[in-house]
Amino acid sequence: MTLPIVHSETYQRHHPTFEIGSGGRIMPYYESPQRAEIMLEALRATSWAKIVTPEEGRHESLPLLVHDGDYVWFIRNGFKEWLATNPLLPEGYPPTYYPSCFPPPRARRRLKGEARLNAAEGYGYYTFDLTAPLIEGTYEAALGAATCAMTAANLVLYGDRSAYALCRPPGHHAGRDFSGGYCYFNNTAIAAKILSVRGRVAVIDIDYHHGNGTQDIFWEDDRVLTISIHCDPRMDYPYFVGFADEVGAGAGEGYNLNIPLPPGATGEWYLKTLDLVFDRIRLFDPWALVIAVGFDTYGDDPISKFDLITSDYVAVAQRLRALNLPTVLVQEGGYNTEVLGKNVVAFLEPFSS
Ligand code: SP5
Ligand code: ZN
Repeated sequence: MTLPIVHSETYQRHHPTFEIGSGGRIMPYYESPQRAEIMLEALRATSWAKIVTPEEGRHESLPLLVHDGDYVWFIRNGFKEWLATNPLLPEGYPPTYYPSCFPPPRARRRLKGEARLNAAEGYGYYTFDLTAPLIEGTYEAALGAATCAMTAANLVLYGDRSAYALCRPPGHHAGRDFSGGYCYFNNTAIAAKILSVRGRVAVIDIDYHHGNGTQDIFWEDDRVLTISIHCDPRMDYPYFVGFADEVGAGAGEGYNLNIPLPPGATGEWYLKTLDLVFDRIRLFDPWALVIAVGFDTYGDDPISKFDLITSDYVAVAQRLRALNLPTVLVQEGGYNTEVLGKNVVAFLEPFSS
């Protein structure tokens, strides 16, 4: 009756002070270090959580499993290069690299490899919104999160039934060569890629937001089936991607499944939706499962519009567990710090047996 919980303290190195909210308001950064602290504390208090440190070493080639080299270079070095250009820094908060110029549509394809030459503005090439700034510790934290996902995947490859990676920063909005939505390296995709050495792998993304980065990474892949249940992009972030007609391309055509739900979706809706998902998964017949877990589907989440309650997470987890597949669980979003503790415990307990 245990579940390995992989966790690295490097997450504390990443702590942007603000984000730019709708209407230009300066808001506290929702994706805060407290999120991970609170979840860890709640898990420590259970009898079944076995806290595990990630595998030792600096696994600097790990992000290259799913990201382009020039992108990883930028996340690793972009902040330092930008700082060396002596940008005008406002008083009162640590240096924070926000992009201020983005390639216009259709310009991007010509610029591959050149973006990194322009450290002062290059980040606009590699990010699709303003919520993934680079600060001094971002790379270390993102690499630490990726290492947690790798460790959880390795545990399952070597025989554990399930393992959970308490990743922070999250990853599912990060694509092959872009960051966004609080995400830098795609931890979920890294876990899936590692598991795919043994055979077909299914990813189920139950974060409130579309897993657009994971979709991007496996778009032409028929070995990793990507499924995302999320708020209809016409109604919420990431707005321009996550529609049901996005099914993959080339060999991957038919291996991406998007299920948008309307704002206000309840646990009952959610469970019905899961039945659909299970039909697709059984047909695919994977050897392992990766679950991208978000608690921003909770009714009282500050940035979301679904209506799940804590007991719904138990029911969702029980059904996922009943698929009876080796499973890696990877933490994504969830921003109501009052309830993150009880929700993560409720969701993970079914995987502890
Ligand atoms: C991993 C993850 O869950 N990323 C989510 C990124 C969402 N970013 C957009 C946030 C928009 C916040 N809007 C605030 C509305 C407050 N009523
Ligand atoms: Zn989310």
